[in-house]
Amino acid sequence: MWCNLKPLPGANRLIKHLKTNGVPTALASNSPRCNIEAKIFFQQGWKESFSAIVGGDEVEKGKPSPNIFLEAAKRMNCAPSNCLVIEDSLPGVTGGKAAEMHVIAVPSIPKKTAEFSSADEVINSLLDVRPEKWGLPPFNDWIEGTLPIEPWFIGGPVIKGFGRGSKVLGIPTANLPAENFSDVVSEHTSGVYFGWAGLSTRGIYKMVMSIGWNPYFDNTEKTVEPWLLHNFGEDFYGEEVRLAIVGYIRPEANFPSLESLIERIHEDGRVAEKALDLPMYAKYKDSPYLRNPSKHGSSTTGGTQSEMDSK
Ligand code: ADP
Ligand code: RBF
Ligand code: MG
Repeated sequence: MWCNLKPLPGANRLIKHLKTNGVPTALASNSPRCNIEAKIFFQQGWKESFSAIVGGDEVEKGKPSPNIFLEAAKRMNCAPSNCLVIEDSLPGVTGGKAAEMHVIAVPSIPKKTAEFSSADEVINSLLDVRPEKWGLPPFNDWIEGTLPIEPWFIGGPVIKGFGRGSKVLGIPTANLPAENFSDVVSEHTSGVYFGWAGLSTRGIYKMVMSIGWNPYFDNTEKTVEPWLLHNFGEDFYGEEVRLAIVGYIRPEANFPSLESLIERIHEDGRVAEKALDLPMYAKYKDSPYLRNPSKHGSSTTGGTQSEMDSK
């Protein structure tokens, strides 16, 4: 099974970035050393990227005790106060702080961020790590406020949402049935993304979208909501919409007022509108997936770039 595990979004990018910039990196996990080794064996380039690997069986007490982090620092020849821990679990955050290190929490269970308040920063995804905040070299892969991602493709009939988009925000969003492709959606973190939208009977449009729980409204269900950057002047509920999601803009956020949320979404729209003209994003406008409605019904299960993007 371990050979089928997919790295979290942003994991490969972060590991590569630290290695390229000569930042020593350790892997410290409560799992036995041999299990760690077996798991990372299948991830290309990971083993060589860590200067140290510490398993739970190599220290007296595992997390939440600080031992495992102190041992990792020792093996890296690094003072604990110079170490930055990136953790997805509460015992890990506790252990990192007990080791007097800086700690970023990336909770693996969304919406549980409040429990992680002892961390120095809580982020939603590894895509949101800002190394420069911690005195590390910044990522240089952001382009005009956007981060290119491995594109993914989802589609389905436009469904009714909360009726809020147009009425409350003046920003209509063509909600998609997230349960039809929950596996593809849960593989990606919530956030604001952009790309191209194909409407079977109308054409292909630029779009910017939110995926998640809309913190301002604190929804209990994850929604998938593209805002097509085009004035249609009418609804198209029930029509099939197909998306090529090609880049990331930011995590979903809460806002002090409705006006500031609206202003930010418009800014997202401007960023997407401009970025989609860059050849690296523009080329996906021609993805066959956007143009070929399924012959087997109105909903699709999404797919990978290699499946969907070959002409
Ligand atoms: P709901 O909560 O039902 O999604 P919205 O106000 O968000 O209500 O959206 C209403 C509908 O507006 C969408 O489902 C779609 O049919 C239509 N619509 C019109 N113009 C657009 C656009 N530019 N982008 C997305 N949807 C649009
Ligand atoms: N809702 C939030 O609560 N926080 C956000 O950061 C946020 N960003 C959005 C970005 C875009 C591009 C779009 C189209 C919507 C965003 N929304 C956000 C979602 C908005 O709350 C939702 O579309 C409406 O509630 C209508 O369902
Ligand atoms: Mg909507």
